Amino acid sequence: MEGRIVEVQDTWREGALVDDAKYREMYKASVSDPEAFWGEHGKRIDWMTPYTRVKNTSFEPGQISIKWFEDGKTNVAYNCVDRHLGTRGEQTAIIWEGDSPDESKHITYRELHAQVCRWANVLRNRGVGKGDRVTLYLPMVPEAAYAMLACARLGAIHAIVFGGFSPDSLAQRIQGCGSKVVITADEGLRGGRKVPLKANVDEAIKRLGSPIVEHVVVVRRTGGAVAMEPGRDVYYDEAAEQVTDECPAEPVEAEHPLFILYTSGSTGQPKGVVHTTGGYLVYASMTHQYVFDYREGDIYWCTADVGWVTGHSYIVYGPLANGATTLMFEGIPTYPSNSRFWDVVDKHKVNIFYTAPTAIRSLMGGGEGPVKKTSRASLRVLGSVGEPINPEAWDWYYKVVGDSRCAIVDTWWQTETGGILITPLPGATALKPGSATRPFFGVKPEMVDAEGKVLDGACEGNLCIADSWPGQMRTVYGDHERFEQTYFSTYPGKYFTGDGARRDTDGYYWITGRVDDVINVSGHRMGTAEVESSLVAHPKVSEAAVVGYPHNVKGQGIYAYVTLNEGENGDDGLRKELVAWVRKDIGPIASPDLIQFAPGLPKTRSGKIMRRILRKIAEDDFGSLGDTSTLADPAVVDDLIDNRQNRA
Ligand code: 6R9
Repeated sequence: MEGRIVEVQDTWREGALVDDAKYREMYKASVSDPEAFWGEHGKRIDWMTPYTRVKNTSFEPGQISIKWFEDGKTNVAYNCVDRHLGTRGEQTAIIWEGDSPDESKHITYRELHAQVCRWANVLRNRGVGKGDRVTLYLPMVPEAAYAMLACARLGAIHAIVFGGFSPDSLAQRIQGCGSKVVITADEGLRGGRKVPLKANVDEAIKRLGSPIVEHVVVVRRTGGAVAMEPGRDVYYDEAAEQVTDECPAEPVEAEHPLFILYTSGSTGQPKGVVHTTGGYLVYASMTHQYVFDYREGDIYWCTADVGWVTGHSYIVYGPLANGATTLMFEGIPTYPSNSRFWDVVDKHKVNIFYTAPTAIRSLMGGGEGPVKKTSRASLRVLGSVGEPINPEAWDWYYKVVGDSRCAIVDTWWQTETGGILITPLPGATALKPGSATRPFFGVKPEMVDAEGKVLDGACEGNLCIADSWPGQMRTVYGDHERFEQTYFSTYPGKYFTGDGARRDTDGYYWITGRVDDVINVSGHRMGTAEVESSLVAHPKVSEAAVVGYPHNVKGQGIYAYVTLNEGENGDDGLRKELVAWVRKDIGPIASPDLIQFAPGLPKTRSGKIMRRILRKIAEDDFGSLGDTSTLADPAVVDDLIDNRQNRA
């Protein structure tokens, strides 16, 4: 199955930006002379002060420093909005499709400009200026894009927190970056259900140790009644009446931070990933154009939430920088029916569609009927992101959704990388189902073994990137040391992705998944340490170890081994209680799927939990546990096997 090749169809190559020969030529140029390559492509955005220096980067231990176009000045909102007004002011910038199929609207670039300026003025009136952090906790409404671009316009730094995170997680992130202003909505609306966003913000603010938040700006989405604290909280529509719709875009240095986005790692609390202005926008817009073979007039739809990096780079910044029409969807794939995605494709004549394998797998469960009763004739390119796409899901996407007519781009990247790093290009790359295929321009993947030895040719190992690319994260907010430690210390001199991969004889990459203690649940990253620390905070729990296991729809599920305090009784009631506890503590995406009560965990004599063994048992693959001779008490393993929760 893995050797299968799906050749580039003539229709994909016709009118495409690059064919295979052009890809090879451009790739070679990009890695042999990055200065010249990016010096040229950096001009795809408008600069208020042109750069003269292109690349100034170091992956050397102790001197990690990443700067691109450093003496240039620009503004991201200017590039995503103002520069299009002369040529496409009346073109739709954003199509918004509401949770209910009866609700949608089109926002032109001219309207977007007015909205962004008004938002910027509302924020400026609340003391927001260059370098200030603003937390966004919003549903998928156009106001999310307006507020992001308004921050960028002022040189302020947005930090979006996904609306599914709990008040505690939100508080942690507000505190982490010291936001004086929080932007939220009265309530969100997903699949007909309301999400109490403003109430969560109130809870979060109560939990902050010191008074950090001075202003809360509230978008009216449902009109539901919410508590408003006088002097602190204001409805956006009321504040907007007080300001004009003109506001100049502040030119900022190329390396001025654009946003902070918290993401889970293998240890500790989530890290604030920092992306900056110039390199990020060049990279996001260039990948958006080439990877999706974006063409003038295309309707482009990425189904991600703006709370994740995919929403940042491929709903807002990349497409808008390219003057595209980007569709923003508030709802879910299964509401009001399993046909929703395809109904929306037909309603808005979508040409490029970008989603996650977990969505594809969940829709596969509903069979071909809900897909086949729609036309989908407008589709040309289908994208996948977030986790490895298994060949069965790939085939279904290709044959059932795309009628064997559309190119598939399986795009591998990370919050840290800012944009897509390994991917096919529709007109250029012969596809292999399950492989993210080849590196994008300027990206130098390197495979290393556990000792850090660089591997040649076809091989399996840990995926590193040997040199910087413009979209790379610059630091962990407030903790450059952690940046270096996390990404550059495992294999000195290289950026370590945390992913394992295989490279085949054609030089194609097959991402096999995380090699660290990060679980990928429905394309969302969860650190095992975060779930463990939540579980052990429960009064009945003495110890917990969390691992991932294969899950049919989610890709990976969360499997928790829990040791209870003396005298506590592990039953289904307590299981439910612990799931609810973690949901409330972190958010629904962290809910354990399976909980096994374990009288003891397998530990080495030095007290280290042997996760390898726990993973095997969770996978229901305990025939090959490997070396267990270093266990302090080998008997615990038998009990774990006897009481395993995931049985075939
Ligand atoms: C963009 C995004 C990053 C992790 C990454 C990897 C996994 C993403 C993938 C993929 C295989 C793909 N991942 N895309 N694995 N094939 N096409 O998802 O960012 O949330 O930071 O997750 O997701 O394991 O390391 P993020």
